[in-house]
Amino acid sequence: MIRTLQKFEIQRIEILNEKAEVDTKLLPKISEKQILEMYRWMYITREFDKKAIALQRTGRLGTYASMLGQEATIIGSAYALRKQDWIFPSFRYSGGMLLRGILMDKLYSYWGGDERGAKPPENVNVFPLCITVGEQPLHATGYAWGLKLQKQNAVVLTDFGDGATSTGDMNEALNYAGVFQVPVIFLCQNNQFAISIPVSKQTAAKTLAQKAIAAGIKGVQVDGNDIFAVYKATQDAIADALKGKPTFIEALTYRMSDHTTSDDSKKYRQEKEVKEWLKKDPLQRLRVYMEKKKMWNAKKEEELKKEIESMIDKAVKSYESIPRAPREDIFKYTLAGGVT
Ligand SMILES: Cc1ncc(C[n+]2csc(CCOP(=O)(O)OP(=O)(O)O)c2C)c(N)n1
Repeated sequence: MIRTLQKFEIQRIEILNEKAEVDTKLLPKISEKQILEMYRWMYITREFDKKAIALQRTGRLGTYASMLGQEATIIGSAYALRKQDWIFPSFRYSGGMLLRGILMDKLYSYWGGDERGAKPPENVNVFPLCITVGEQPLHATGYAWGLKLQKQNAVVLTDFGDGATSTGDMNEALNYAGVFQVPVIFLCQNNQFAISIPVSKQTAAKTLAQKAIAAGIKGVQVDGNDIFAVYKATQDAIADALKGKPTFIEALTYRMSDHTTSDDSKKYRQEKEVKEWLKKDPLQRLRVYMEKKKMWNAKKEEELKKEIESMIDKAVKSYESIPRAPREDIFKYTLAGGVT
């Protein structure tokens, strides 16, 4: 006798499509003010990014990982969190860190090679970003377990890339979260590449969301260039996490830039593919939606541009005025042996 013991399915959420049309049945309750804030934060993320690359190219910043094209995934998820919630970010989540209260000059300072830039201000629930691929989901899960034991009304969100889903650490975190039912949200930013390795070489599975199934937790895929879908999935995941049910969200997006400033993506992917994804741009999509709703126009866009440019200029000035950490710190604090 053969019996089916279990069947599973993975759902995909899409709310705001490429033509800026909305599925009103799925649209969560979001006020006009919130939509404008979401757009503003996506804009800040994009401009922060642009400046970081310009600084790196002129020798004023270290190696930097761009978020271009992934702003809806980053901001949609960070925006959904409540003040008491926590983030354990990857190296491709700078925009979410800023939204949650990390200071821009400090973040540039971190990317400029100064570890002190990773220290969050008081009462900002953001851990330092993790360069080690797939490691932060373990930290996040452990921390979430602690929150559960302390009966705190808070959840933890951790993001990571598609490549990280192949690591043991990430799978151990998923497994642990399932067994101990901890309030954690796994946000996989599936930007379709781990440096030059495409997802097709990472897994034979049709989705990454289904990685959740073996851990006994919910997995869902969302259009990662659709801020409303990411926001909704994160909100749903928060509600579930508070009941002790973790979620794995796969936000399917595309890395429009190189892996980092030390990569050249032209060597391993086609210009045609990049152009196709340009049509799915997350900022453009929300902007057209806001224009259709008469919430936005060219004048407001110009005002925002000026405001953010000035915000970034100030942050860069401040970053460059922070005295650099002494070089010996690398030997004092980074290598085995620790503080002398
Ligand atoms: C444990 C570990 N191995 C290798 C690296 C080098 N490395 C940095 S980013 C990266 C690829 C990560 O791909 P993915 O998880 O898809 O995230 P993405 O960079 O696309 O956001 C690798 C292999 C690292 N930082 N940590």
